[in-house]
Amino acid sequence: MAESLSAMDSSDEEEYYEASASFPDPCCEEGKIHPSAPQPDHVPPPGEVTVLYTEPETVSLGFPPTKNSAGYRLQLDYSSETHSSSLTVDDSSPVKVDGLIPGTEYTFRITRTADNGNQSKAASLSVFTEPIPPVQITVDQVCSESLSLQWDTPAGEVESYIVTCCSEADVVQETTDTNKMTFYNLKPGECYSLEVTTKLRNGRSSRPTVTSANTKTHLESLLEDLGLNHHDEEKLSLSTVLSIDKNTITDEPAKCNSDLPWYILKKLMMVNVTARNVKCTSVCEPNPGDHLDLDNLDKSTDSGDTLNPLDIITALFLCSDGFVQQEMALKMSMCQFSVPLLLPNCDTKQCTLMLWAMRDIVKKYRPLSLSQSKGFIEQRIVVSELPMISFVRLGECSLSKSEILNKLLSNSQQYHDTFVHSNMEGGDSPRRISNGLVEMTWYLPCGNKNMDVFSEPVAVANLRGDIASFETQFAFLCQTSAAVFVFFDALDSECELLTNQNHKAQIFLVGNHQNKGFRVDAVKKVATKLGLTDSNIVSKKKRMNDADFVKLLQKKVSNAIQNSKMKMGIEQMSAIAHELGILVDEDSRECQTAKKNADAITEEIQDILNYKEDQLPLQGQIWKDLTRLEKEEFRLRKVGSENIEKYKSDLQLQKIKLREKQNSYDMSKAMTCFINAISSPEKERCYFLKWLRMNLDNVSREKLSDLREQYKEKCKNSENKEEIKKIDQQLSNCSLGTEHFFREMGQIYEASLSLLETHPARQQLQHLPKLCAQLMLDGFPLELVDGDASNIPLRWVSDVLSQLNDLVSPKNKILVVTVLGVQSTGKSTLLNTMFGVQFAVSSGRCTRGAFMLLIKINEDVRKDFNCDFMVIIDTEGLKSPELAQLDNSHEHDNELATLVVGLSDITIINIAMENSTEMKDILQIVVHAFLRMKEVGKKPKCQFVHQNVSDVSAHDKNLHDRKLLLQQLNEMTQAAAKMEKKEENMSFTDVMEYSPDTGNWYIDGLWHGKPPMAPVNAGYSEAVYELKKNIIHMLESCGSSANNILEFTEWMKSLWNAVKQENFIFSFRNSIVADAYIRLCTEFNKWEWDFKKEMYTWVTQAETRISNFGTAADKSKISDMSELLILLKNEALTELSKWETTILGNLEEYFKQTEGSCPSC
Ligand SMILES: Nc1nc2c(ncn2[C@@H]2O[C@H](COP(=O)(O)OP(=O)(O)O)[C@@H](O)[C@H]2O)c(=O)[nH]1
Ligand SMILES: [Mg+2]
Repeated sequence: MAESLSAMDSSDEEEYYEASASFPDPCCEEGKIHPSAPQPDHVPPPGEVTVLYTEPETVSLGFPPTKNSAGYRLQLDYSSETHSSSLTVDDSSPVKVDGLIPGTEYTFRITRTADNGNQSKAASLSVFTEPIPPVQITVDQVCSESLSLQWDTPAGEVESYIVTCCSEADVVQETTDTNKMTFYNLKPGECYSLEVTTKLRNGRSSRPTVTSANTKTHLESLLEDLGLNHHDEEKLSLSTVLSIDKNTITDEPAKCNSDLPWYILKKLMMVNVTARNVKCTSVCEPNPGDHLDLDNLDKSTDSGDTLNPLDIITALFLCSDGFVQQEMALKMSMCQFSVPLLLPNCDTKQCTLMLWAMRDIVKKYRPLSLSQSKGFIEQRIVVSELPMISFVRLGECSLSKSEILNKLLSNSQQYHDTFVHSNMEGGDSPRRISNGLVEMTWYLPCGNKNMDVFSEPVAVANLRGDIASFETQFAFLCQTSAAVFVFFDALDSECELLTNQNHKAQIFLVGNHQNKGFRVDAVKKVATKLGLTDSNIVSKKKRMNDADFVKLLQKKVSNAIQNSKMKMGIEQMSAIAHELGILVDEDSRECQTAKKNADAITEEIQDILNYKEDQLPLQGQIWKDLTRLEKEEFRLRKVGSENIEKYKSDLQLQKIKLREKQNSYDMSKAMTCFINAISSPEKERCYFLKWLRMNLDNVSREKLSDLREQYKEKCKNSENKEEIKKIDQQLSNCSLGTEHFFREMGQIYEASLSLLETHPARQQLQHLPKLCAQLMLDGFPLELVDGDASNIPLRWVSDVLSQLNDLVSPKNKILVVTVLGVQSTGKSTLLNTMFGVQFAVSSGRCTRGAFMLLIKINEDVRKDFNCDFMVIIDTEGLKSPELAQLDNSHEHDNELATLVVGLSDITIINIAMENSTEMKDILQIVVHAFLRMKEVGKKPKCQFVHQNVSDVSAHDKNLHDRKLLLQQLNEMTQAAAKMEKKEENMSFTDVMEYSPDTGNWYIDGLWHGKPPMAPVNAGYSEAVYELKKNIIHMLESCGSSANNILEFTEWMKSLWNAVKQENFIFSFRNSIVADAYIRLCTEFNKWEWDFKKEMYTWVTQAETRISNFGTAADKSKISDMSELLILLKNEALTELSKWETTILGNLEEYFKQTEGSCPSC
């Protein structure tokens, strides 16, 4: 009993005793013993027995004292209905009887016994032992408006339980004879105290057992339904969202509500425009075999359990960290979904301006003013100063604001659901947490008058819920917008909410005449108060359909934009948010410190080229020279007649000199800042890198996007070779991204290794590889091949990888997927869509080389894969053949391709449909290199991706093309095999694992319609998903051959050394060219031999003539030596030019012969 009551406080205890004292004690009546007259040998009876206290199992009885009790004993016989016992004790008070049954009536019969056996008269009384309260109450279900509890059945004869549930405001008491209870209609987010008392048949009650529980707030209960409750505290991170788990490639529909957020996230990360169309199957599927039930037609499929997609999206934003939020906003804007501008938290009643979340969105558009010049504007949307038009609702409104907005923003050909509205799946379910949400989207023109709804860019905001409940949000919109459109059914003429606002925005009143509540006079009154003119009142007339109404609204919006000077970027809105007490997501300390650090670096940048020379000197010419030396060390192309050993040691010496030169630089200010900043704690470091990346993009974007446009223009016509080359150089000069800083870090580290081990500079840099390995685990890419220098900083990369290995061991197995293809064919876009990663797409920068990135494989599927991480390698800057000719970048491209194909388990070969031949050249060299290099023992799997093919029958139609492709691949493999004196009948599939049937993927174009207003094509996303599933299945099947990170590193080293050794094949465009070159050489050698022979003969003859000069043998009539010399010279010239003609003739003849068979010559 003591235990079960331990939860009670002392005041309860007191109450209990008082309560029990107030019970009429049934023993009292019977307990009164009437003393009889004294007699000899008389044993006095026990007298007036009192019950001192009762407990569930104990009763304590008190006896009045007798004069000589020494010789007496007390005998107590007691019994209940089921149990009887007796006890003999010394005659002293009090007497404690233990071992009783709780909540039971006992009858006691007490006699006093003398030593001689004489007995007194008996006294008797009955006592109830205390009932036991339930030992423990469990609150087994907590909802926002109900609580369910359960308790155990205590011993004793329980008749019922009395259960109370009370909060500060009210008390509810219920009686039940079962041991569970649910209280309904409670308030969300309140603390309730819960008491259960056991009541016995005789009316006695136990003490209460008390506990307390909080009902869930609306937010808590929604998060619980979604299975996101623990992410309220510990926010979702990118590495969780992107890791590969059992849901990654299942096509199972969502079964319960807790599947939904993951379902949406998965689709959103793959930029699938159907991401918001979610419903669990269990809710919406009717039972099979249900008979026709006409009576219930209108009642069935109620949406009670279906969740509103807006709630799920709001919940996801509330449960995610800044990086996931940013990624979601980015992908949502690619799908042309609205994104949250003000995110409400219905628990705290606070809302947050989502500035950081939108920071990464970059939009490109062409306003009317630039449509002539074909110019465009490319800008980070949060800094673009645009007029904002807001749409809000006052009171009830029978018009579906969001649906009208969608129509307003769609062009006539293509309707798109920008905002979730009630006619969408789940859109009609009541919103539980997303009222108060302000969403935002942009209308951006493409510069075509006939297609554009608005010819200038506009931002559009939409407040969910009634402005009467969300005054802060409304005030914010009034101060930031150019115009606010207020939708209503009935307007209160006193409407203070509107008239009290201190607004900068024009107000438009939008009413629905078709609704009964619409009162013209009230609207007039409010309009007068607000000083509005007729043009600010929009009403949906009695016979107006949606299309006309939308036209009308469009006109009003157009006018509002034209008449207003009010333009504001989201960045500027943060000041107004602060004034109104709205939080701003960028205000966190980590984010601000990181921003300061990043700004400190980028503020210094004036001219990018100068900046790089100044602040990142180690990767400039020195690193390129080092690369040249390293390759020459292997290839020995320029050794000439020199002694090889000496030549090599000269090269070594030069290398040492260059490293010394690198070491002679002090660490630059920028690099010091950079290394300090990435040494900060995890969150801050991630913010820093993101800020830096965005700042650098901003710096180089202006220049680059212009240059890139010129480049594209010039490339259409390959006449402009010199210009293209120049632009290309400029592109490379102007590009500056975080990878340049990491590259510099690598060089600083590598250079320091040539110092003495004890050198302080070297020791200070020891930790850099570990830092970088940590970043890789956070999901940042590592630059494997520096495309500018065309080299791998081997020591740096392998030290980073070995640190990485230490960090993750023993979970260090990896499988590698690579993408290869000509530049700007959407490779990075493909990988980003497939894995949700963030490789730079070309609108940001222009880099070259290969980047590797880790994706975690979750515990739940690790066994299937036998692998812990997936490594993705993105290659950049492979040129198309015509362009590669210009600067001889074949060599670089071929090396890069050979390396990455060699490294990968699966290679995705990306082919843009327009120019499908370009990749073949590179592939041929890869195959050739594979044949040449003994080191290449493994057979990479190979998948071809054909982009921009949307025909359903593509796979069948292209059967012919696929056959042709394979045939060509085989031909060039044979050519290569012949040159390498390998077996005759080699085919492509002997080198790479490829099946023409399953190894080809046709993917639709990326955009559905005309950018900038085009969403991502659902077909693109789905096709990429199919490819992803296939790739993951393939990886599963090669899991057993997964390497660990160390093996990968070793393999990379030896592969790269082999590539460096290879001095012949990489300089050719493809194998057929190489083959032709060799054949030509053979012919040419013959001609050269004839020529040499003939000239030799002539020289011998000439020598004879010279030595015979002036002798009898001299048959010539020449007497002057100088005359002879002139003669011989002339003869030699004639001879040479005769041979020149002959050989040129031969060459021409040769090419005429072979033209048909070798077009590339
Ligand atoms: N129209 C169209 N544009 C695409 C497609 N795929 C990618 N892009 C765009 O092409 C540009 C280059 O893409 P990116 O992925 O950087 O190409 P990469 O150089 O091969 O990595 C980006 O601006 C993409 O948005 C596509 O299928 N159709
Ligand atoms: Mg790319």
